[in-house]
Amino acid sequence: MREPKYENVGSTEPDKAGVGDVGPMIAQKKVWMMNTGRSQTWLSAFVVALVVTLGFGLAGQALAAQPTPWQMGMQPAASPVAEQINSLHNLLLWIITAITLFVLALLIYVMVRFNARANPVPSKVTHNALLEVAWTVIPILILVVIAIPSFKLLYFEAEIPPVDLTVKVTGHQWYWSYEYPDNGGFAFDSYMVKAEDLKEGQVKLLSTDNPLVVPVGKVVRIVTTATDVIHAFYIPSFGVNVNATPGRLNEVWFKATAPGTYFGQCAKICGFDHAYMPIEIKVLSAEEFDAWSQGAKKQFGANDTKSSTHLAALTTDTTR
Ligand SMILES: [Cu+2]
Repeated sequence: MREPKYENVGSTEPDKAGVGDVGPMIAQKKVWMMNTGRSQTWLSAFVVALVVTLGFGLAGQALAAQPTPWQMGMQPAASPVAEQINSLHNLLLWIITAITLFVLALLIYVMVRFNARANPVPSKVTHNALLEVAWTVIPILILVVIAIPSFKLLYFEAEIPPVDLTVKVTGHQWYWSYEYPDNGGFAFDSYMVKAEDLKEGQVKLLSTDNPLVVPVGKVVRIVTTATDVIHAFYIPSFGVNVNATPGRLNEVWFKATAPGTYFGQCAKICGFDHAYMPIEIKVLSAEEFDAWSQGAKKQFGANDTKSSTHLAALTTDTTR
């Protein structure tokens, strides 16, 4: 990143003529014009820095679906919900940047124009109807602009489309277990691979011995619960973050848009090894997923690692 050039800016001229100067008005006016010029140069330097930073942020989005060193932006979206989350985030970023720059400009203007030296006799005005209406109505309009996509996104997340596959996710201290109730009924545990056991291509602190596997382009319903304390199932690139609470079931959905490996982590401080219960999700094509399911049924079918929390069967009791 190139440093903005400030060499011509740090003139001591205003200071020399500044504090304690009781010269004629014209001289003072000149000083303030010079100070304003310096503010503008700083402002443009700030804008350049901001644009460069945002540029890095956008470049960061083109990387893998896992945290990367010096990542600035969000992880690339790999589900419709995550796409909408990212676009809402980007909209908010523009709005907050504009508001921040506007407030900064107002502050600089007030400091330069209305300080005691530039404005020795302050105005006694306390009301300005037009201004007061404007600074009430404009923020309301901004909030309405934010609220519309925000509510749309909330409903989009909350309403689960017709489901192709259900995975029950159970949080434990400190690992996850996954169960496929409508696709063979098998279940397995998923532990982090320790640093000393990492194989080629595995990611430290994120890879697991048994990743969660789902098909691409299918609506996957995630049902979460936990056996001990509250955990949270968090996969940034799918826009999924849902609590896994003992004795309760929470639902969330995603539809992976591209095959690949995606990583998440427990997002609820859940005890000693909270940081070591990562989530690894492999998204496969439909055929690869079917082949994997067949193997998994054999591998995990007779395995007694099913989670201890089971969905209660619905019964109709007519005697009550
Ligand atoms: Cu946890």
